[in-house]
Amino acid sequence: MAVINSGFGGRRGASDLRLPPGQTLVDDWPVLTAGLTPDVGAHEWTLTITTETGAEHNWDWNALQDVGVEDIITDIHCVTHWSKLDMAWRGVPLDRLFEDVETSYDYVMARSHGGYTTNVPLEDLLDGQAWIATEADGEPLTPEHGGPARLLVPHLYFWKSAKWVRELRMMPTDEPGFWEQNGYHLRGDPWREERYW
Ligand SMILES: Nc1nc2c(c(=O)[nH]1)N[C@H]1C(S)=C(S)[C@@H](COP(=O)(O)O)O[C@H]1N2
Ligand SMILES: [Mo]
Repeated sequence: MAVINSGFGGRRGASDLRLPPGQTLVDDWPVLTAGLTPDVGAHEWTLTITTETGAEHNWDWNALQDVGVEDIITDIHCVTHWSKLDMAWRGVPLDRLFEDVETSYDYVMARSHGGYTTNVPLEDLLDGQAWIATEADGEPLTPEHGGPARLLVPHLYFWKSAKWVRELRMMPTDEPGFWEQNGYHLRGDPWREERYW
């Protein structure tokens, strides 16, 4: 995203313009996990997209790589007020994974190893907005950051980016996932400060 700052006088720098309201920059990368870090090896990891007919679309690790990875430079924003700019990620765009998926449902429940869930509208996962990420900062994702693979939906608060993701299940209506049941916003747009509901 290009940011043009030359017309501004005051104290806001270019990076401030990329910070959603109420956010603070960090240089490190905090780990935020509700519960234990599951031990999931790449050789045993699979992703399943499940639709209303019960049809399952499955990828194991090698099949995921064959779909084709891309490099992504993006900012991430955690609801606990930290943001990190220009992170380098590598992952497979969800557009590719949904290519052969036939569904009339508009919502997705992301389900992870360890039991974490989070709900996302399907339209927030398509059009180049979301990936199954396998690398960050040039390294394979570490277990604490969701390795071997996590959802990456950087335009929403980072709780939507489910670590150790294993299933994307289509839903007819928007149902709350783990944090959403505990008061977090159903959608979570950081630019609208959709933190809680
Ligand atoms: N499976 C799972 N995914 C998760 C979480 C979690 O507890 N379990 N925490 C979420 C929250 S609240 C945030 S801010 C980010 C943190 O990711 P990080 O630990 O890589 O910074 O992961 C999200 N995805
Ligand atoms: Mo978070």
